[in-house]
Amino acid sequence: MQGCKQFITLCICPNNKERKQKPKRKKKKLANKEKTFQIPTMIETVFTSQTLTGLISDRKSFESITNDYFKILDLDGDGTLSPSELRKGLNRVVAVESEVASGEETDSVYEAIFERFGENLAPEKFRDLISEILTAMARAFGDSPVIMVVHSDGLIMKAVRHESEKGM
Ligand SMILES: [Ca+2]
Repeated sequence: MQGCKQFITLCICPNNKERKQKPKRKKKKLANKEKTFQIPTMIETVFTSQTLTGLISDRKSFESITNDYFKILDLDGDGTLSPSELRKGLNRVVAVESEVASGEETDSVYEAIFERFGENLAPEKFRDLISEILTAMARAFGDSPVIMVVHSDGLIMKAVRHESEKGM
C-alpha cells in the first residue's frame, strides 16, 4: 500500500502541563553512576499499522534502531538487559503516554515478558521483544490511521520517520 505517505507527523506539541518540574533534590551518591534519560518531548503524530510493520520488515533499519535502544538501556554495559534495566527503559522506548501505568499493571506486563523472553535479554532477544510489541500494536490499530501523542525519541516516531524517508 502506497497511501501511508500522507500519515506523517502533523504537528509538534510539547506537553508542558504534564511535565511539572520536580524540585531539585540532592541525590544520594550511588555506587555506580546511573545514566539518566532526558525528559522526552511529546509529539502528536499520525500513523497506521503499516508504519509499524514497515519498520519491522526493513531488517537493517530495524536492527540498527533496536541496537541503539539496547545500548541506551544497558546501563551497566554488560551486554544484556536485566529486569531492572528493562523496566527502567522500555517505557521510554515504546510507551505512548507520559503517564506511567499503575505498578500492578506494569508488573504483570513485565512478568509476561520475562517469562517469554528470559530475564537477561541479549540484543537479539530484545529485538524479538520490540518486534512483537510493534506487531501487537499494529494488529490492535487495524487499518485506520491513529493519532497519538508519543515520545519524540521513542520507537513510534522512529517508525514514522522511517516511513516518511522511504516514501520520499
Ligand atoms: Ca545490563
